[in-house]
Amino acid sequence: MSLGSDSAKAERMFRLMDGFLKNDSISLQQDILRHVEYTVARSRFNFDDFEAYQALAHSVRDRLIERSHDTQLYFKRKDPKRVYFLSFEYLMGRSLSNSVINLGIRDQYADALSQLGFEFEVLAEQEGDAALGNGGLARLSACQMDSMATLDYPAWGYGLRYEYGLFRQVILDGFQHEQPDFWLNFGNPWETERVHVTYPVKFYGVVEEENLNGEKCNVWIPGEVVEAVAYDNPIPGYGTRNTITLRLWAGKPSDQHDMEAYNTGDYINAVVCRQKAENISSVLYPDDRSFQGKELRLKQQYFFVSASIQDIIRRFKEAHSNFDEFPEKVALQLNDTHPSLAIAEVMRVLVDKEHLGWNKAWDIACKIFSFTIHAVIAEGLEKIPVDLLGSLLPRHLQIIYEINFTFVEELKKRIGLDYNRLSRMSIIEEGAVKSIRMANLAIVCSHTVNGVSKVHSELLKAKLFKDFYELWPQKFQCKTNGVTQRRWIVVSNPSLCALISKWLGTEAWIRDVDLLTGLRAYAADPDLQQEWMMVKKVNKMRLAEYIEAMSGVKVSLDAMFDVQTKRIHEYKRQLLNILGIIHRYDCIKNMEKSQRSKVVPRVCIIGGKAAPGYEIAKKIIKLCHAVAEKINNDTDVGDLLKLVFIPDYNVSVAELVIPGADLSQHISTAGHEASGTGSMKFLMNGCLLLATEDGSTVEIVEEIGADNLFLFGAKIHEVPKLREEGSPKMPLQCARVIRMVRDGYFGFKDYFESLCDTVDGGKDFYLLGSDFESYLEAQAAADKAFADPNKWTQMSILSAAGSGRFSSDRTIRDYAEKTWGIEPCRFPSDG
Ligand code: B1N
Repeated sequence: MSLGSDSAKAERMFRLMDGFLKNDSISLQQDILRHVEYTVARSRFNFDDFEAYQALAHSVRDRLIERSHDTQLYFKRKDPKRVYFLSFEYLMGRSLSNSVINLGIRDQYADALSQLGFEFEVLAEQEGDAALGNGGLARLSACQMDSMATLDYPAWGYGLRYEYGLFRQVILDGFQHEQPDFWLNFGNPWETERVHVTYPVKFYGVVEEENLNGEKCNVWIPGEVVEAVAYDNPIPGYGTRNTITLRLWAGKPSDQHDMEAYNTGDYINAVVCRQKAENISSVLYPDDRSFQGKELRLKQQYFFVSASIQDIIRRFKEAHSNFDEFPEKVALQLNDTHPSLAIAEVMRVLVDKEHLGWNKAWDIACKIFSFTIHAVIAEGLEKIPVDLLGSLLPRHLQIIYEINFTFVEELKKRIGLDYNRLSRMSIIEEGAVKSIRMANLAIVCSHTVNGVSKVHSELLKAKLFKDFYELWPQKFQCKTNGVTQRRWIVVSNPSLCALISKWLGTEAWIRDVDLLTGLRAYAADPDLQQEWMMVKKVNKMRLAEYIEAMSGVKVSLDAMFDVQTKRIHEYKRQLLNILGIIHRYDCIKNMEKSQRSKVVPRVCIIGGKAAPGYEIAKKIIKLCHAVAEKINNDTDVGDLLKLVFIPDYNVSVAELVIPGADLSQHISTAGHEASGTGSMKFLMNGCLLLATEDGSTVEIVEEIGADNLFLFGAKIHEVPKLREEGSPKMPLQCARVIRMVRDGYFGFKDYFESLCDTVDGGKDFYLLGSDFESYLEAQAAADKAFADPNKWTQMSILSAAGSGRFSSDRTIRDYAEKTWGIEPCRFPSDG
């Protein structure tokens, strides 16, 4: 059915559709039972918690689908400019609690379930995580989707539907092992497979020149065709009926290709080929930094890009016949370089299929793309070997060469024959392996390029992309990352949420997070402080129970919970943390017994995954376990110090850990963390930060003041000089703890040797030695502050009160206004 132009009829339809499904307790119970009986196919008299969760999820999904239909129809009718967010990774985590909270029916569901004899919280625990991403970048995409929906922007997310998400981390004897995350095993109630939304995606083959009405034109004859099928995931906004879509593509065999194989009589091979098609989207690469120029990764990138572009152009053509209007209706956001083949693909479609002519096509492309960079150092930038691209996507290689040719010719006119600079800026890197610099391609075509924090954006202009900045200063912007307070306070810390709303006298901060600054006025109020401490205590209790269940270690709630949870990387310096813990242990051991009562007890919590091929990171995990084994079994030290490693850190574990943390560490070597978003989640939950002046921390300091966190370490501009100086900077205390590891105090002497070498082997690239003393001072300051609960609580309240700037709502509004040029398009209803 189409809406046609009869707007009265359309209005009436919108009204009729409003509230198809009722949200009173009885209706919800009926819906859940109906799904038990007909969707899960269990008897409504006999079903377990998991089946109850499935039925519950399906009933929520029905409500999401209703809203998503309304939203899409409304967008179609209004035809606003839309943004398409292209990201290779999304860390959505669980969806149940988030959905019912955003739909505003959490309490109704809790009531309905209790009438049926179930507890909402217990069923919510049945859900597994959707972990289609590695770390910060992927969780950022998820937070931004929540904000785009909540702020009513006409937005779509596009990505890949990996069958295996990020590996599960299993720790055996202190070593990390990777296990596949076959997350779709029990079905995924949130997604809808769109069997009719499929597109062919071509690979390999040759390009031939053909004559079309007297004009030369390029025709790509592929060697392989795979079909992309859409899976839609609804993303509900909070306090609005708007529900947008995250469309993920999966590979399926193309009939076109099969026919050829069947015709040659090779039936068995044809069937095996069908399986091969599904492989494209089967597994997420578990590495968030190094790129290896692997063919499958490139195939995944193109597959995702090609399907998305076909879908976007189809939607545009439904309402428009003239591509001149394309930039008025479409904005494409490249989340890092991973989707940047989209540029060549848009050019291919506009030139080869729509026959617009090169110049016109290029003009359009340059108006629609914008590009976010998440990398900090040149080694982090993707380069694709020319040979690989040429064999997989022969036409795209031609197009990229042509883009580069035109760009370099223009550049020569602007800067003359400065060959060094020309070769630095070229999209093609000449060298042992000739390759395509994907970031250069993205910068050349995008109208806007942004970093993800102030310092990162400045670094891009001053270092990594200096040449481009000098050429096009107006392209460069800063969009400091943010996280969604819906997920990171409302869903994960309900007691804090209630407390904040009570003291602010409103829930409006959930949509307008700047209101949190209102808490500043009460930061010294003993009543608020008392209640604030109680909330923290309850969250620490939850976390302590989890720790005991995971590791068998009993921890004291009076201790300071000191957390560092994030991907394991040398630059993030989990090793500095562990060396600091060894130092603390050593101090306690060597202390007079009478002095020990002055020690502030600590529970040190570390968690995170190492990329499977990252040896040093894996050794850091093992060292953490070896040190924990020693400390936790030392009855002499008892509750004064504990160390626990939380295995398989993911979004749902983070939801438990973050609210229970007193202190959290963000201690990357200055200049290495583009932004960091974990710190923002801890901040919102009233956790104090111990941090270096890197990435977003610099802006956090601006917001909450240097008095309310513990800063230490070299500053960005000092790093190069310190690196030159090398080991002479190694303080005695640091040398001593390294010696303990080297001497086998924690066992595995030989195994830890290469890890110790990274610090005292003469290079100390990440400056653990030179930052060590200042790190210990910051830790001592944290101890001192913790010993004064009122002071600590005041700092904690001020941290949360100053976290508003780090909401993804602010980030997204900024993108919408300054980069995408889009406006809210809100479905007319009360939410
Ligand atoms: O992106 C986050 C930042 O907060 C972090 O500082 C930054 O390290 C992170 C290749 C990446 N940069 N690059 C990646 C992820 C996956 C992959 O395959 C690179 N992730 C970041 C959000 O801006």
